[in-house]
Amino acid sequence: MYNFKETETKWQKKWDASKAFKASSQTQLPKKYILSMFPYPSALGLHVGHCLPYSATDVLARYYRMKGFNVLQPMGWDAFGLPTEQHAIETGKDPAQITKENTDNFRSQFKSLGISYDWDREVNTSDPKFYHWTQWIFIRLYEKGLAYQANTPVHWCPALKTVLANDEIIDGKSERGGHPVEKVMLCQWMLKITDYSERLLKGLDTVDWPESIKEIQRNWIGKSVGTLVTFQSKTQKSLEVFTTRVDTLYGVTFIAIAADTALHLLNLDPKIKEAVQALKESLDSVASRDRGELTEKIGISTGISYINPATKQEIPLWVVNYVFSDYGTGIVMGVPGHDQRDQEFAQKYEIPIQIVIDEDEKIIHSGDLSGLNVESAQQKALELFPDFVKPHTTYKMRDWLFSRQRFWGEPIPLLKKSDGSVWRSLNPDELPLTLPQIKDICPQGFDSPLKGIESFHHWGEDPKGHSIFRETHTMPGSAGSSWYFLRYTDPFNPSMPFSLDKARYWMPVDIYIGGQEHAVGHLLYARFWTHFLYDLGLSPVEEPFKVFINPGMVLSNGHKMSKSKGNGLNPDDIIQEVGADSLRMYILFMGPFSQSKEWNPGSLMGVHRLIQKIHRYFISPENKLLLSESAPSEKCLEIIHKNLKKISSDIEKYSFNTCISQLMITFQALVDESCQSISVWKIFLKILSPFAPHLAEELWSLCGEDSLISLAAWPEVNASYLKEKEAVLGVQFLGKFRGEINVPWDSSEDEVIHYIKESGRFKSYWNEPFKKIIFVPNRIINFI
Ligand code: ANZ
Repeated sequence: MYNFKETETKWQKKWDASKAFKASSQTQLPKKYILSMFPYPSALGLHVGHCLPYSATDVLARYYRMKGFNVLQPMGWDAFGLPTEQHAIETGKDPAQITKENTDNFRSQFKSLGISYDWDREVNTSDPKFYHWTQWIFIRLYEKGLAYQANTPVHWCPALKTVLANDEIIDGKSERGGHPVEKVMLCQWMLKITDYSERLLKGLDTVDWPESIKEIQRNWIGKSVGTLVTFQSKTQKSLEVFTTRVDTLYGVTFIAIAADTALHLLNLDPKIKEAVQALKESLDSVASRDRGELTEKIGISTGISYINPATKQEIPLWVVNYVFSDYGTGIVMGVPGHDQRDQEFAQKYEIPIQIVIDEDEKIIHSGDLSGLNVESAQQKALELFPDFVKPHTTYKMRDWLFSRQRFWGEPIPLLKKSDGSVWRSLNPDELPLTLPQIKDICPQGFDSPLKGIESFHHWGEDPKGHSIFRETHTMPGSAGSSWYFLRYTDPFNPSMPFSLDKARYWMPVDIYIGGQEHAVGHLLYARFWTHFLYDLGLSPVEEPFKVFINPGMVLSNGHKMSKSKGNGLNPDDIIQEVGADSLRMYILFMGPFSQSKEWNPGSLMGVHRLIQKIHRYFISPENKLLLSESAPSEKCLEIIHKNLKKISSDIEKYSFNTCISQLMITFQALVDESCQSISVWKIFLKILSPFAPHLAEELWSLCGEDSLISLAAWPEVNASYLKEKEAVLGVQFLGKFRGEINVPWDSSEDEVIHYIKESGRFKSYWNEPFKKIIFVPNRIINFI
């Protein structure tokens, strides 16, 4: 029996002791930077679903290492965040201590999976040596005007006495306890990601990511190319609207303005102002940008009129609930003839509806625009009304709300006056600004508990004797994860976030693996910070992740596996039972990498039996090697080289499940040939090693090798064994032999039919559709 437990631990220790997977500092070697998103080190530890992406990056790392690349595969911890903070509050423990216990557990879980990380580069976002540089980058953002303060609403739960993050609110109630949540305005830090909208959009064309993820980002950025149209009034300031349909200008019969925008821009009659104020307050509780589609249209007539620059007619201005103050200009030209929302509104309030496009999509009733199609009418409007119409582009993306009223995050490194304005940012020698050691880290009202710590909050006095305070808000969880991949290239640099030289060698990340739920969070923020660091001359690349692939979900009885749902399996238990190699191979074998797949204990055992069988084929129960130096047969060489080629190419295509089925086929084919030749089996072990590295090391050493197979060279395909053989196939119609055809060996039924049709022979017998086709590969095809 193969003692996988002892063997796996033995090889893990050897890898560790010899630092086998340390990335080399030799920068003349070709490199591969292969990365999994770093985990949040929760108290629950890894669950089986996590093992999928980590096993996949490890196969890639091990493969490319054997192919001669200098591979960087690091691991670290995304360690700031709510669960640890809550755990600390509940248990009275120090969150740093909790983090240490959890990361120790994660590290040992990764080691027992046999993942080939370079542990000398481990980073931890909650370590002052790391967040020193997160704070340093924040100060650079602040200096460039990309971090600013604004009054923004926060979700405040009076019952829990705390500010809640979006994901802590479900259907307007707190996730914990189901208490009502209110909106409260708070002065907070924002990052101006909107300055990068266009570049973040363009950059997507340069990376090799799943189209679906790119599309999610494109929609999130939401570029809209249109025009600004000016409407004048006899009594009020003129207004600008944003439209993508200036071709419908002759159909504009009213102007619609958001309540916020109206209060801001217009001089309203007191009674109307009161009604508008009430409308605004009723809308504050509805957050979604799409609410216009959902709610009943409501309007307040202002009594103010504007002039349609095309028709010169006077049209009314309405304050409405379906225009958003934070998109375009917050004002819309109402075209009830051609816009659904405007139409509903006009019908309700009896506003005239004017049709300006006919059924053939041609403009009508529109002066000089008449007769044109939509696109040319948009061009023509620019020429006809140069004083009123000008091109304009807008984006849906909003700036990034960057402050949290929490303890367990990076302190924002700024000093403020008593009025809340910034006095100065911290000097380099004042960094890192570390979190104080405190007992009570409970959130305090609208503010982080840091505000209650006098020694932290009160910094000192300015030269005139005015009190100066530290900012007490902290950064969000996504701060550290926005640049950690750069720190891995130079993880202990004491004087910079990372050196340009090292980053120039390693960046971009060649293959990044992680969940698609990060499409508009982490993946967008990380791109933003990398673009910014590029502009500062610090990052050598604008786009951090060249290839991105995401694992499908691992399901248990049709549901996503997760420990919090109680249906997660603990990898430690599985490793105890069948070993890490079986777990790694099975999890990759379950199905195509990016698709959801169901956990099946029976198939896990199937993979485990294969591992046992391979071991038995090499080694007798008396521990004797069963292979010999005998010369391999042509057939065995053909089997191993064909499969070497196929599996290499499947790894490069991230098709891990087919690699494993091919490994199974290869093993069986060699066994069927009674292959005893050690040279052939050594090739087999090398192909096996990225998937089942412990077994491969063990058998490799039993074959007499002193060095690690993990560091051996990937075998070269010998093309002379790949020559396609031909089969001479008998062709029958209705059971009668009608001739023969030469086709490539192992052609499928469809391929054979294709060759027969292509050859133009057997035409006189051809009588589709056939009732039945009997096909014996390489032998015969019979059409009935
Ligand atoms: C007149 C018109 C006629 C429009 C028509 C559409 C169809 P996207 O593509 O999403 O950018 N709009 C502009 N600002 C708005 C705001 N703050 N709140 C709600 N709606 C707003 O959509 C642009 C269109 O959305 C604009 O073009 C405007 O309505 C509306 F047959 O103008 B349109």
